[in-house]
Amino acid sequence: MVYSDIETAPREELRELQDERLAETVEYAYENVDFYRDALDEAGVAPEDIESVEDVSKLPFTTKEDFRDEYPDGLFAVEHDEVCRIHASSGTTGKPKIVSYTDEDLGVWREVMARSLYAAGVRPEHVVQNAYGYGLFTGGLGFHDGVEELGACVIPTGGGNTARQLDMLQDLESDVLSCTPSYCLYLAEAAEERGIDPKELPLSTVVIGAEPFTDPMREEIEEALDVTAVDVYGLSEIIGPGVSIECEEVQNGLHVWEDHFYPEVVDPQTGEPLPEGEEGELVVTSLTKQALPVLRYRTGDMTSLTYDECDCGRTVVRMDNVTGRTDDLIIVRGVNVYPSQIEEVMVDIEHVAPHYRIDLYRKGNLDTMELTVEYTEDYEGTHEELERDIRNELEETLEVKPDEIEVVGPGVVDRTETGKVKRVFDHRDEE
Ligand code: DLL
Repeated sequence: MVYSDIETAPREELRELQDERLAETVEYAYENVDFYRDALDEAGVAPEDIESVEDVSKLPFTTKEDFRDEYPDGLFAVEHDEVCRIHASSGTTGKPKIVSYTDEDLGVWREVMARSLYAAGVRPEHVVQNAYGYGLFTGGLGFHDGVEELGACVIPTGGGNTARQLDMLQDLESDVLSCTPSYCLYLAEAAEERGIDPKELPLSTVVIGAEPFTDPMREEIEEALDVTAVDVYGLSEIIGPGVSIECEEVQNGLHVWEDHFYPEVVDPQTGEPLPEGEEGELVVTSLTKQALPVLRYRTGDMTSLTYDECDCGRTVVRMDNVTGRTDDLIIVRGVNVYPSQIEEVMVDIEHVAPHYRIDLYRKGNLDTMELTVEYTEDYEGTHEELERDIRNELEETLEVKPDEIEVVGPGVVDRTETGKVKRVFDHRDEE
């Protein structure tokens, strides 16, 4: 069962629609955004050269730096009076990326979010408690509009205020919770602290996204709350949440709403397109956006694509879960490490809670890595024993070992009640 027929359309039909929409988008961007006109002229590409998606790699990339350079509205393709919503996404440094929507763009967003929620198993009779932050962040309002479009009931709790969140979950019998995976775990923990068995909460599904998480982390969530945890992906520059989502029945890759977003995977170093199945950086081109058309946006997110039809019947391309970004690679003493590699090992160790932080320092000329890890409530052994277990497990999988491992009690590692969790703290450039 799908929300919209296009989700199961024959691939040739999808392809024809994409060819047409890509050509229109390129021409539209060229005509209406100086930045794109200059970039295409410089690359020696005319809009007429783009006749089908086969031609997409002729187009230059757009990067997050371009958004910063064009702050606030240099990438807008419409006059201000046609813009009816603004959101923004803040990075770790510099100006936020400002994104805009016309009335029709908001319609597309509602549609892709309604499709996404439907694929996650949400139905009009359900109550969805939306604990993504409301405001400039696209999570809150993106989910909110999608739930309404689908005809279900939304409770706009937003992020934080955990005690009220738990009351609402119980008293209003919410079926579905939408929030970041880190907040989801935090909530389960907070429930237990208040003497509520998280498994007894009325939830059947959580729709988690906005930050990477590993499979063991998902299992932890599913088990703690006795729910199905569905991964939803998106980014402000493209629209917000609702670019892709897993289906609850198969949960094997995220269905990309290809009639609106054209995905490619490229080698993060060379920018060369990679074949189906190979992991690289996700690049997305919008196919229907009016206020902010985006050509070949380098998302920085690592994934791979598969075009096989899913067992759920959807024919749209699937992307793998994003467990890392090209820029969260940590280089310690010259060795590449992704935080997700560390997380995957640790979460499988008994009595280790999925809360950790990595601190990087430079001592003399040498990089050092310190890992702080929490044990679970039921752990009765010593710190040393657990430290040794963690060290042994990490030694088997990682080329570079943490110089120090500190094991701490439950609740010691900082949690985030709103927004996205930060796990890596690089102090190497500090004096
Ligand atoms: O995080 C939109 C969103 C809201 C998605 C709610 C899902 C749920 P931004 O703040 O612009 O937008 O951040 C986008 O977050 O490039 C990824 O690095 C990361 N991200 C988003 N979803 C996932 C996910 C929203 N499911 C950036 N898995 C993206 C891993 C994700 N990373």
